[in-house]
Amino acid sequence: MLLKGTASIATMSSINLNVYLEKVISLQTIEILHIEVPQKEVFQSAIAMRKAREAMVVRIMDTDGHVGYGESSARPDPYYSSEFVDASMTLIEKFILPHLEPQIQVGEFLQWLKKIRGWPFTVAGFENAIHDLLAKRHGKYILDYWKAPRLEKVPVGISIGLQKSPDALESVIMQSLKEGYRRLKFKVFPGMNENLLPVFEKHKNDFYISFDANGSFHKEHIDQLAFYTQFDTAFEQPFPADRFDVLLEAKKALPDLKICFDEEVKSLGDLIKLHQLGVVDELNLKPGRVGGLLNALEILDYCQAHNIPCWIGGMFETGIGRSQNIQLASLIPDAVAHDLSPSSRYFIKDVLKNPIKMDENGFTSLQLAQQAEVDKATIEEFVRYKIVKNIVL
Ligand code: OSB
Ligand code: MG
Repeated sequence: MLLKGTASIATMSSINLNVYLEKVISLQTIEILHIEVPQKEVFQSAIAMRKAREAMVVRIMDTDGHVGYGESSARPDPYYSSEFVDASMTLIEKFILPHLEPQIQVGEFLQWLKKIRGWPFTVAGFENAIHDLLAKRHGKYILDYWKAPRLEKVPVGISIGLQKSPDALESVIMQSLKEGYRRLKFKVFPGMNENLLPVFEKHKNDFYISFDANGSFHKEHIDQLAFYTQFDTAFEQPFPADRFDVLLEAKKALPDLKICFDEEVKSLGDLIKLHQLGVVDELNLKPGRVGGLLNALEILDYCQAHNIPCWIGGMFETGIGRSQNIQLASLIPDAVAHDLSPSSRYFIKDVLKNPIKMDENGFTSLQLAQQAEVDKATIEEFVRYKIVKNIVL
């Protein structure tokens, strides 16, 4: 079935989804869960402080009892993007649930979802549940249609929050190296404790080091970015996502500054524009940020065709989102690492029966991610409220 308006999906060179999109699902029950998963410790970035992971989880059951889960990685507040968990719940309740028929044709339904303007994390959460349900029913996940060979072990990097002192920074570095992470990405912002910078410098050649400012640098901070060019790795999202002028000014002042995009790329069109303007050094691809897995596949296809280094980012997902992101990361043969640290890093307890682990060399197993199974009792413990819709024939 050719998706109108998204013909590129049907013509992607690396995957053929024609058979997949023809499938039909007989819906029984849809549940939208607002969960809150307690964290081991607080995480501080330029965005906000986080003590627990709140998330929306979509659970879809078909008439044969197969269950699919999808997680939306929107935050509980509108500080990363305009979406937030309670609003995601409302969007689904008001605009997706009423549209559901007892039988949905996958391609048609996913095409219809694209009618919704914005709300990429919310829509992605719903889309993920559909893909998961189809995987449970047919034993074949959407990504299993990928034509090229896939990685069996996916390299993992850690995203490290702002540290209060050089000692605290040293100790988190030592701990992360001991655990085997293949990349250490540090959250930074302009004017942060200057005593931390020599610590980064000291470890310059010890491991793959990168930085993420979540858009906190502005015009007046460009000179502070000079420090980071010595590391020779791409700097993630230095400037507010829409300040292309500041980006160009910085590129001119600091020709060695390499940029990894995060929030600047919300769609394939955003990426093509930046690529054609010649400013893309690397892409952090978060399927939720670009509105779901199908869009993420299109973007990955484009990156691979144009030799744009790309890796999979995270939003501190629980095991549900993480296992799906690991599977996506397995399609990328040459990334140094992905932001897919195991949930044991953040959470006291995860929602999976077999929480995903990382080995001592910093790899996580595709097979374990493919076998991920949600522990129903555990997820129930974390539910704050839910919206349930039974589809009656
Ligand atoms: O900028 O990549 C980011 C988490 C929430 C919002 C934005 C970002 C992040 C991360 C988390 O860096 C990485 C992870 O999930 O391990
Ligand atoms: Mg980022």
